[in-house]
Amino acid sequence: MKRVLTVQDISCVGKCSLTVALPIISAFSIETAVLPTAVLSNHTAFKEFTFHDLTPEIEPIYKAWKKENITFDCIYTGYLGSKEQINLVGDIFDAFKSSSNFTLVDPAMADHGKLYKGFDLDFAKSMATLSGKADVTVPNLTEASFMLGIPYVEKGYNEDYIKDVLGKLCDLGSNLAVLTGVSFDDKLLGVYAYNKKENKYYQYYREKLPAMFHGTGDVFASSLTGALALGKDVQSALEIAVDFTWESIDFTIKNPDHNWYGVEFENAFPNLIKRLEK
Ligand code: PXL
Repeated sequence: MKRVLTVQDISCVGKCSLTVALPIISAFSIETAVLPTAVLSNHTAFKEFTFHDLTPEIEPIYKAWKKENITFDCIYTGYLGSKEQINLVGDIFDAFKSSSNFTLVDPAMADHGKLYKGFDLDFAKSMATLSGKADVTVPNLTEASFMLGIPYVEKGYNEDYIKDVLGKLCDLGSNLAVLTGVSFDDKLLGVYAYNKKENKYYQYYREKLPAMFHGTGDVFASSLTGALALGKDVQSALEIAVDFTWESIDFTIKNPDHNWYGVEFENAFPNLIKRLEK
């Protein structure tokens, strides 16, 4: 069985970060090891939240794994709480990266043109360095703009613009850059990716749904991690992850009693598993 390590916070309520990554990657029949970087009562889009920093635990935990000769087929990082945590994750990459595994950074720090609460431009710069250290980077357009220090363009861009952004993301150091939330019209929304070594572009879109929810970036990054860790090719992995995310949002919209803080990815598991069995 493949083993993936995911490093991000645990927001006890809110359906993001670890409460999304753990069930989703497990659904791919992958052992999912976790390194919780902080415990929050709920994610930071709520008005109130508690935040217990676990930074002092990070080094002792990964050093214990090193002593036990534990290895990972993939290390996937999401929301990180501070520059210090970003640097520690860089140390984890150094300690566990090998020629037969891959690292994936979702620089979960911003959306809709704005950084999340508590982050500044300096943090975004550190995240750019971590992104460049990873084999795969998975920003949305806002995160890419902050990492590259370019203005955020909400809409009206063309393919040349997206290809330029992807090239710049790979110039930071990654081989595969995946931009999420890409849309050239008012009908379709999806992802555009670039594999630098192969000089190859990939795209995949689904129809736009009439609502936005928190945690969809984490659902996408987790399912992409699962698919890539199973050895799916880039195009298939993107399609699996976009379809799973799209269905999670669709199920949420169709449930009139849905909550505001996360998507119903749980209801999209049967289709995902059927698809993986084929
Ligand atoms: O989904 C990204 C995320 C993860 N973790 C925490 C967050 C957010 C987004 O707001 O607040 C704590």
